[in-house]
Amino acid sequence: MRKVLVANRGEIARRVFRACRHLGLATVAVYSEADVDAPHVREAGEAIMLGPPPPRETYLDIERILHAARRSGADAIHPGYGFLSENWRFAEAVARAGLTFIGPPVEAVRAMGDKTEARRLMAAAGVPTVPGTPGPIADVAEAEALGARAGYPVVLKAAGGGGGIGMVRVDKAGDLATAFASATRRAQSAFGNAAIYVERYLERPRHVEVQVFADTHGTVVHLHERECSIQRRHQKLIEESPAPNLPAATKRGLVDAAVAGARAIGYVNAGTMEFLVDASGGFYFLEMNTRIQVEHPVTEEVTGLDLVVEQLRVAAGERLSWRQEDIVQRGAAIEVRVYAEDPDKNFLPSPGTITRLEMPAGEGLRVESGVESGSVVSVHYDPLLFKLVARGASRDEALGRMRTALGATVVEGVRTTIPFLRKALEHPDVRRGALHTQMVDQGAFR
Ligand code: MV4
Repeated sequence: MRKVLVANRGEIARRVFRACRHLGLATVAVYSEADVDAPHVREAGEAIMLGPPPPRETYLDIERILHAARRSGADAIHPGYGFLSENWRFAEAVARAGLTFIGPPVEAVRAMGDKTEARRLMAAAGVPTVPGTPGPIADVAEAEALGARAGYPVVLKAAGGGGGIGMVRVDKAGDLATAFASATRRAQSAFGNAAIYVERYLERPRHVEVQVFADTHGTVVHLHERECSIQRRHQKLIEESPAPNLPAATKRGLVDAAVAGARAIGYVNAGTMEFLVDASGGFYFLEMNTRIQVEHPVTEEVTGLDLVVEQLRVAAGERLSWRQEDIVQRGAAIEVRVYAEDPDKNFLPSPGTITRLEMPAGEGLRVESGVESGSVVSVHYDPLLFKLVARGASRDEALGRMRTALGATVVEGVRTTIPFLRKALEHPDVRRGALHTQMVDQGAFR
């Protein structure tokens, strides 16, 4: 592996380029007409324009990306997150073109993309799953049978979906018929696949995920957990590691289940097993993300390891450079995502030109940014501007450093989520680490 094309933009493209430079690998950026002046384009050894701004014609266009790889002589492609990162057809097309896909095997991407298949495979591996239907349901009667067996509320989910899109909660049997029709319709329109399945609905769970890593030589390890409960409409806003107040038995169960699950599907490279954790410490597998995630830096900060460098090494066929016993959580780290969205207008995207940008700096603080002063925030892409990651010997120290960092950050020209994040970090339940997934939508931080 000598030259890596990054099929992405923004902060994650820059992050991957940094890891490539660390290993002496040449780099290729791809970009759209909207990203001509983007930092990720300047930082790559070479850059290839794909087309007009819409993602369909650029960062989501498999043929154009493969063409750019051939033209530049890249021998590997890193997909970043979002865009084509979990598209098994892309992973397959990359392999067919004789290139290395810096990610898991095609079959793992495909299997985990089918949410009922993922549930089935994980349950077979002994990983606890939420009580639910074994596969997609054919009719309302199957949903009624599950409701009678598991109890209400239940939730209808799209088999081809994920990330919570198109979920429908149902509180009583009488509401199932209408819900079934609407969930089926939404699944079809959002994912082109009408199949839905049913689970018992857990009230106010925590979202805790486990970072796993595997090589092509059969070694599978975990890098502990991340707490990601502070979300809005299934978009994470704050993540941290370790998960505060997680019972020791739950922690052990989670990481053991994550490693067993990854091993059972022959997983390779970086992956994340997502779980819901209930108030009594019970945990249930939700989904597996077969990509590097936005929040990977909190894991890097507490373990001192470089996950993206390791992705490149593993993709090149090397053995994992860590042993499980060497992977320890030291101190605590927290990440906030700063989006160009207006928290006073229901998080309405706020595109425009960043006229002034002052980033914080300091002990234990890390900045991962996709923008600079003068950057234009386009309506075409995810409005994530940058991430701030604060580390400390304790959670309180990390939180204190993050408060200071947010107070020192200046963004002018677009609205951002910074005022919301500052309020969230002051909230007594956040301060004491009593978190759950409904906090934002219930208005705890208004
Ligand atoms: C659930 C749930 C409660 N019960 N499934 C949303 C994201 C997707 N990965 C699954 N999600 C949920 N699935 C059952 N059976 C509640 C959620 C959920 C959620 C999960 C993780 C983080 C934030 C969330 C916010 C609302 C709902």
